[in-house]
Amino acid sequence: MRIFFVYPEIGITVIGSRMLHMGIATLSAYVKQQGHFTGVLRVTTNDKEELISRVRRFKPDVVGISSGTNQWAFARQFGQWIKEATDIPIIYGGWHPTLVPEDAISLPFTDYVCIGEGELPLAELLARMQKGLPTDTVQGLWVRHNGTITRNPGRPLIKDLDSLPFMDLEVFDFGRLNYSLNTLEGFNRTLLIYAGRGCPFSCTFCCAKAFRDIYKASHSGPYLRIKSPKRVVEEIAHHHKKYPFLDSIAFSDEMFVYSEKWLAEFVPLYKREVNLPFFASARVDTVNEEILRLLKEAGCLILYYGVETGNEELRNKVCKKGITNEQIRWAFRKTREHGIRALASLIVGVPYETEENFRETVKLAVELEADAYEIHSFTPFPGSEAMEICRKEGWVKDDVPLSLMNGTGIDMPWFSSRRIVECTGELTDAIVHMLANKKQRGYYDFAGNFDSAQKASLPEIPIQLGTLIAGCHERVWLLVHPPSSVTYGNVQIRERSDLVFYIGMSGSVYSMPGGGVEFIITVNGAKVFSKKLDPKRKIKDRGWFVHKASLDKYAGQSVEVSFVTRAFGRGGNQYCSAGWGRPYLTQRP
Ligand code: B12
Ligand code: SF4
Repeated sequence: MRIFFVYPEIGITVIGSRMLHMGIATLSAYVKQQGHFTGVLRVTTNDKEELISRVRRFKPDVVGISSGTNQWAFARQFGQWIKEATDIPIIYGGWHPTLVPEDAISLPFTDYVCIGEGELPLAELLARMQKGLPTDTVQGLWVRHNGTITRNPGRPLIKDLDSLPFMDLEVFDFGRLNYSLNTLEGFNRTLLIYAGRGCPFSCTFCCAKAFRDIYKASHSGPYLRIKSPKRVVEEIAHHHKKYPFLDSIAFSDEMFVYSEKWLAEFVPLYKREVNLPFFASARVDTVNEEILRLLKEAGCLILYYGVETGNEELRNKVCKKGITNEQIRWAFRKTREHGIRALASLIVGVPYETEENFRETVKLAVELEADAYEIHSFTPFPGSEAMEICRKEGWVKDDVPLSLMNGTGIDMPWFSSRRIVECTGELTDAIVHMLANKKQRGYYDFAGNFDSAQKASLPEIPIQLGTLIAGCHERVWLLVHPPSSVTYGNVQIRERSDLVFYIGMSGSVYSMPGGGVEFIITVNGAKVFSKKLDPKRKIKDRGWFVHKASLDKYAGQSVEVSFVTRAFGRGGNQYCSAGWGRPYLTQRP
């Protein structure tokens, strides 16, 4: 049988752009092992004709559409277009159909909805289709057949994840594409991978508990399952051998840093067989000195911690995160002492939060001086306990599932949706200013004076100043849409000075029309640096690149430094996001 996987990634600019879809990579490997054929289409524009022609070209027996809540409006539309044009059976799966299967099965063109892990139900469905057997009894699927809906019972979770085949990267044409995780600047070819599935905690803003509850009736045993260290290393080594250009790994599990025993076994194997720098997320209460030592030894560059909010009571009573401010401070201090960068993920506007509470988040965020930040306006996800609270309190706006990428979905009487979004901006500003003013390792930094920088750009596409979720030096960035320029005045240049900065373009431009971007730096109007990036056509131009420009000529002077971007090539490139990662001055000994 031939299955064509389709997944929307529309309007996602930073997080999630150009990433491997691990769910589909796993499903594809599994059903291929059973003798089926697979194809995949990552849809980045809402283009009906293109979608239908790509589906037709593959000649599938089934189309499998995967979607989270934020992309559900597109996923729904795709199903309708495909069914109207081709009448091919459609199966929905993934995060949103799992959490709210009614949304998918109620669509008249839906044939199947997969609830939860898809390997076993999908393989059984394809086998039954192939043999011409009835398909309405497959465990783990809801089925619409001749106008009747059958809601089959759930299927137990896969207990032994080692039994799964390695992810299928070929189906994504992984060799041609190239994935870059913004958190790992300087590393442009990152492999997204997971060592385990599930999380034993029950934070109310997260869907982990809802996923766990789905399996209550069908599954005995833990929801968190981790592959053996040997198996994880074998899989990465396998992909690395096939794609030697890989330069980093992103462990994308909910709970990668969980067991010290597991890590102690994993680290030597990983170092011996893979030895690539990596990124992982952790909880501040699942790390200890030994775990941090092991992670550093293995090559961990950055740990991503959920700090969520500055008020302890909200964090623990409402969000049920179960961590204190003291634990957070300890983990951030220790992580950095061990030479690993610490990222703080923050949320503005959690249920019952007041603006006074929000000030505590700003205070804690600034105090932590994290190496990077991720800042979210609170959005309740279907299935999460926070959604129940918000619904009960009458705070949910009707269009939540469709508006997830456009800010918050709730209005609290004392903290409106608009204010939450504004405060999210304020938090970003506070962090940007804190970081910009921070002097590190003897570097001196002219970007501290952002407020007085003269900004000039196309009036309708303003320059944005923000935090880049990236490593140590370039945490403040200027996001510009070419053509544009930003000028800093009164920059004091010492002797033996270099200007160090990053340049790069958002992954979302790779598939957009237009040419490349030229990055230029002038000092008092004279060019000291220029570089053209054309990531759409040149794979080597994808990613973030560090550069240095000597300013010896200007030693002892107070100068004007301008960062300029210009589009070049066919069609220009007005739509891309071109970024200057935090420019700073260094002094040679
Ligand atoms: C890794 C991860 C990411 C990664 C990569 C995801 C990827 N494309 O592979 C990154 C960092 C990019 C990411 C981004 C985001 N994420 Co995320 N992420 C996760 C995480 C931790 C693990 C997902 C994963 O890969 N699991 C392993 C794979 C093998 O499992 P899977 O994807 O679920 O696929 C299985 C089944 O779902 C099913 N299946 C999937 N598709 C299909 C299709 C068919 C046809 C069938 C039959 C079955 C099927 O079978 C698969 C194999 O068993 C989950 C937590 C979780 N519990 O799922 C959050 C999670 C999925 N993310 C979440 C969110 C909110 C986001 C963002 C919106 C965050 C943001 N604000 O930007 C973005 C959206 C990105 C997008 N593409 O739309 C939410 C989703 C909630 C929801 N209702 O949609 C989750 C659940 C976390 C949470 N807060 O609760 N995420
Ligand atoms: S936020 Fe993290 S720790 Fe909390 S339930 Fe979700 S995945 Fe688990």
